[in-house]
Amino acid sequence: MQSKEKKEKEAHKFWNTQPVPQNESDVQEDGVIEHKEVSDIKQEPYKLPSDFEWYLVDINNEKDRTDVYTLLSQNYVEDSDAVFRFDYSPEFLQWALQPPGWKQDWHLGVRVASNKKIVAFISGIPANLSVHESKLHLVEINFLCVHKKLRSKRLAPVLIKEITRRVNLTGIFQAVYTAGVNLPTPISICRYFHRPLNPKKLCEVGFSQLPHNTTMASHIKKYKLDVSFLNLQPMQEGDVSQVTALLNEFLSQFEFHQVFSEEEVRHMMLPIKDVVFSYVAKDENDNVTDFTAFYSLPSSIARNPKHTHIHAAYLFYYAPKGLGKDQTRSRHLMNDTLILAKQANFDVVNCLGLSHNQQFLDELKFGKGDGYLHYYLYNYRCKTIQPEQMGLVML
Ligand code: MYA
Repeated sequence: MQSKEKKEKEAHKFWNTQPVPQNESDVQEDGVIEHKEVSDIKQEPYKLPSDFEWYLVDINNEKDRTDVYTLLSQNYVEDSDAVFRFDYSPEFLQWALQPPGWKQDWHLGVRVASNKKIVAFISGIPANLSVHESKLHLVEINFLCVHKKLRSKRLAPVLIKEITRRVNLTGIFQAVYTAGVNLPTPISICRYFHRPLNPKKLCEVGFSQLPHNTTMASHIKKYKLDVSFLNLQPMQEGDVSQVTALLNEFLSQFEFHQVFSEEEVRHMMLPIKDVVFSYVAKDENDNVTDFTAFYSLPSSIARNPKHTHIHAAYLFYYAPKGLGKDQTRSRHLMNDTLILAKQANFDVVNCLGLSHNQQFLDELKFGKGDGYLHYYLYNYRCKTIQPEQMGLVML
């Protein structure tokens, strides 16, 4: 074995043991890695270190919701300087964790046995994906978090094994997940892009920098949005069926995409105050022609005298009239999405460089971010997906 490969193998003591491709050359064609039956799966939970216990979070219970919120708001994903940290709201978590088919068994916490404090969490929700030509019913894993004081004690592998066991017991053997970190082995790597709406504040908090030889006044002017093109209106219950059809048709152009039922669109796309924002354009016959949505994901800011949060809107799903073949229409839809996000008081719109997003990123003045999001599948080999073929957006 090459010494670099050997080092990498040793470097992933846990991921080495899991049904994931260990490197890109491991993926010649798509398919299941390990075939298992429910009867192969052990009935007893994995053991936690003594002093800790498993706890199924009741996300509809206010105390549990606040406890998970507190864990994540203090310990979840941060930038490398530990200045900005994701601050998903309690209402967001309640929405995100309960799409059709959700299970409390997959809202898995770890508590300190003595004082019942939640110190770690991982979650799964069901989803349907289309991957190249195959359909996969799987879980999306998200919100893995271990309290800062318990890091590097190999608790994360126990959480991952236990959620895997619980999911496997329901007959599901694949999962999709995303992470900032590079693990064995990404199926796709997508860059983050940021579109300032409140450029002055973004400079004040150190999220962006005023370019050399530029005044703040001209910087602000650069990002002004004035003309809107489509008469976008908040999506309503009566739009669910048409949005489902339009969105699924748009997504079916990509090699890797989520497939939505009407119930899922109803849950995931209808507006919820301060959580998810979605809009439709309609023609003269009241038919939906375009759809766009973003969700609210603020980041807290450490040590800033003036601001506590960046209010970020994350571009979620959209589907333009003409399914993106008319690039001008896509740009108009996204221009209007930016205007709506600005009206809703967001400081920035973030998105990934996936699906058709390249059609509007430059023209609408999105800047390249430093971060990349890695997409992974568990127990399924999948040939590399180029970002412009990626049609899955996670929360
Ligand atoms: S991504 C968001 C992850 N959360 C954060 O980044 C929040 C801040 N960080 C933390 O809370 C901790 O640092 C975490 C690790 C919890 C991330 N995904 O316990 P350890 C591996 C997968 O000593 P800690 C999201 O939520 C690492 O390579 N593995 O480490 C999706 C090492 O393994 P190996 C990760 O720092 C999650 C091992 O953990 C990640 O105390 C998808 C070290 O463990 C990561 N983001 O805790 C999970 N980070 O030695 C997989 C580190 O082999 C789901 N590690 O390199 C798989 C599918 C399961 C279901 C299957 C059903 C069929």
